[in-house]
Amino acid sequence: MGSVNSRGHKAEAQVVMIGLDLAGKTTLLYKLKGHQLVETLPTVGFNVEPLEAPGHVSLTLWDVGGQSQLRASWKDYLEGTDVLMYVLDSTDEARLPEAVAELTEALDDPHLASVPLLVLANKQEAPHALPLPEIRDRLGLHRFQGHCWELQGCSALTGEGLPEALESLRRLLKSRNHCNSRFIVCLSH
Ligand SMILES: Nc1nc2c(ncn2[C@@H]2O[C@H](COP(=O)(O)OP(=O)(O)OP(=O)(O)O)[C@@H](O)[C@H]2O)c(=O)[nH]1
Ligand SMILES: [Mg+2]
Repeated sequence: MGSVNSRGHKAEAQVVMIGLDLAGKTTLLYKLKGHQLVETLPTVGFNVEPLEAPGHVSLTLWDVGGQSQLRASWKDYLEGTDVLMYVLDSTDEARLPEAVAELTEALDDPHLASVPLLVLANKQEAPHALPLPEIRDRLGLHRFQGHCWELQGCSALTGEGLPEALESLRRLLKSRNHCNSRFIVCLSH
């Protein structure tokens, strides 16, 4: 932190956002930046933006494309990661097992050893979104031992849960050496 890393960026913290295609990562990135909602195209490669989190934490947020043929490249973004943000589509029950498998594989990367994890269950405003307790159980987050983690519900469409997500990021960055994992339901559903 605080030094120029292999990607040539100077920032207080590097946050890498991955997840299956259509999870809503790019929509989240631009909503967090306060941009007007724009229609997104599938990301080929990555987007990157500086971001201020509460407590004067300067972040560099990387949004990496999640289509299946691009997932092998996720590992190229992981070196120097301070927090991994994993985005789930709460409405995509059919692909939840695939999302869990991809997350499990990503966490095996040595660059992510003991890196904190923020799981964002996106699209929670949708009427058929899976509730957070069910997502928690199906993720089996207890399996991700060795990582501080938090699970937050949010909607990149409405912005609900995003201030809490930034607060989670701040907390995870702060508590890297004294893990205090938690499950947070931030939307009544
Ligand atoms: N209902 C709902 N739709 C959302 C939300 N966030 C994103 N979407 C929609 O989901 C679709 C995919 O969003 P993207 O942000 O492009 O998804 P992505 O994760 O960046 O996808 P890749 O770039 O292919 O990895 C778009 O149609 C978005 O409008 C949300 O919170 N709620
Ligand atoms: Mg995208």
